[in-house]
Amino acid sequence: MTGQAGATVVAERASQQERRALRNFIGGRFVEGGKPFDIYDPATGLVHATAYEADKAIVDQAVRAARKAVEGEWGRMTLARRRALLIRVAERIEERFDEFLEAEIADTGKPHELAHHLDIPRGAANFRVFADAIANLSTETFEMDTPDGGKALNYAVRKPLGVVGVISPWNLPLLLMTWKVAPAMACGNAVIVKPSEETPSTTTLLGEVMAEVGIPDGAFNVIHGFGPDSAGEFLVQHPGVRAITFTGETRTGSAIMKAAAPTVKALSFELGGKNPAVVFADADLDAAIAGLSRAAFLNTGQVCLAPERIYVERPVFDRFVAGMKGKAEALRAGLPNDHGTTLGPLISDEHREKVLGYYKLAVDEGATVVTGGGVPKLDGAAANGYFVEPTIWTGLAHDARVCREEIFGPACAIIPFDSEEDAIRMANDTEYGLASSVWTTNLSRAHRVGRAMEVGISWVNCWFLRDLRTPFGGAKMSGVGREGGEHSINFYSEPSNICIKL
Ligand code: NAD
Ligand code: 6OD
Repeated sequence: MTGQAGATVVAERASQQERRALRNFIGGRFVEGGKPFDIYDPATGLVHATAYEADKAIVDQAVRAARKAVEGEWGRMTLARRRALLIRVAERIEERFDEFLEAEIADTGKPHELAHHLDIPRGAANFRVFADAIANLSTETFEMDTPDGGKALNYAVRKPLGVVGVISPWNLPLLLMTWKVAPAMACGNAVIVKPSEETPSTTTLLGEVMAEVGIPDGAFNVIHGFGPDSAGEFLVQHPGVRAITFTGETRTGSAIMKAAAPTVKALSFELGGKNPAVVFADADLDAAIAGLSRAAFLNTGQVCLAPERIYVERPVFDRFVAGMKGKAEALRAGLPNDHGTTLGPLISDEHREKVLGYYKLAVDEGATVVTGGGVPKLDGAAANGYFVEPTIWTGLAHDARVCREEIFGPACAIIPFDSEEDAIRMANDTEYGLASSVWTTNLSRAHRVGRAMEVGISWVNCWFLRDLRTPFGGAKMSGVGREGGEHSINFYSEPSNICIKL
């Protein structure tokens, strides 16, 4: 098992020339086959790897391998052993930290500092958190009276669902993929991951890690490819897959829901957002500017939780806008490993076109461009990267298209308000409901407005502060279900009630 896969890994690495070859990982080993496609480094626009698109037969091979794992060694494993293996996965990610870092940076172009402090550590932390979560949950027990005057004991046991499909996006590739893989595996499921076609490297590397630490063959599989009429859709349609856990665009979630209906799969969706932030005049303004400039521009705005609409109470509006402008203009676009780079590229040329389309639309809709609005001029290798300027608008109507549609870039509209009621009304006037961030020093208002936000996660005086045991997900069109701590365990397992007549 482990030794054989290890040998395959070595052979795979030895055959690498300049481009990394990202094979499908099935049944504990990298397999041949699939149509090659290019993986680009967004910071330079150069191809850095080749992945192999899984066709229907390869997806079916993965499902069969996963099923075998559930019915075999992985399914029979004690909880203690399973937990120990997941902790070993976390340790091995940490031991191979620099390789994960390099792979994540190559796929995304994000600044070294960001991947070093956020993406890779969270990839490891997810395994530790869910190894703990699974150990600390009880199940329910009821003793009942029976019609004949006796007793019966009911108790629930938690069972894995079987084969779980994980479909992940490109913005925080390792973080978001392991956020789902770790609890699914902690519950004893076998997983098949379809990473984003833009960012398959760290998921592939995780296949190596799984084999190295001795995760049984087939418990973790990776298939590469695209969505429609490709690996993603084939996975969703496969009758052998019991659940799909998905992070990505709302529109994609809707397509997956439809494709999953004939085989009645369990679904967990973390989808798009158009997140509001609300800054009251009583807020610590420096903290709000520091917090919300980070929130709007981190990962070049490619964070589902990023505030793209910021409502600011009129008396502090001008000071807030000036502060945000200063922060945006202090960001330095550049290559991930260049000293001083604080702003990476967007993920692709196509995504850049979409974001620049919104930059133009904002002007057409009457925006005042406070800063940005274009493409930065960069020299050397970064000249062909997919960079855009961090951008701030004022003067937009709250119902302008740029204030309603998710941009997923480093851009925000700042809009004044005059009363708490107005701020709440505008913040909630959206079809999305992922996250919000409220800034105030008034304790009652913090509770009142925090609660009034129609979102899955409502931050007060902070943003993206995460306790991984808490429920995470979106209201309205931002998601279906909640993950995190026992919420994840509840999704990735199903209770089975045993009733014993005493
Ligand atoms: P996307 O929906 O385009 O793609 C996500 C994944 O779905 C990819 O792996 C893709 O190949 C796959 N896919 C696409 N069409 C499919 C289909 N028909 N069947 C099966 N699989 C399919 O999203 P993206 O562009 O990769 O990511 C950005 C989006 O993700 C944004 O909308 C962002 O808000 C959202 N997001 C949400 C969260 C959250 O926690 N709510 C987190 C991160 C990103
Ligand atoms: O922190 C997490 O667990 C999480 N799911 C973050 C989502 C970020 C969206 O881009």
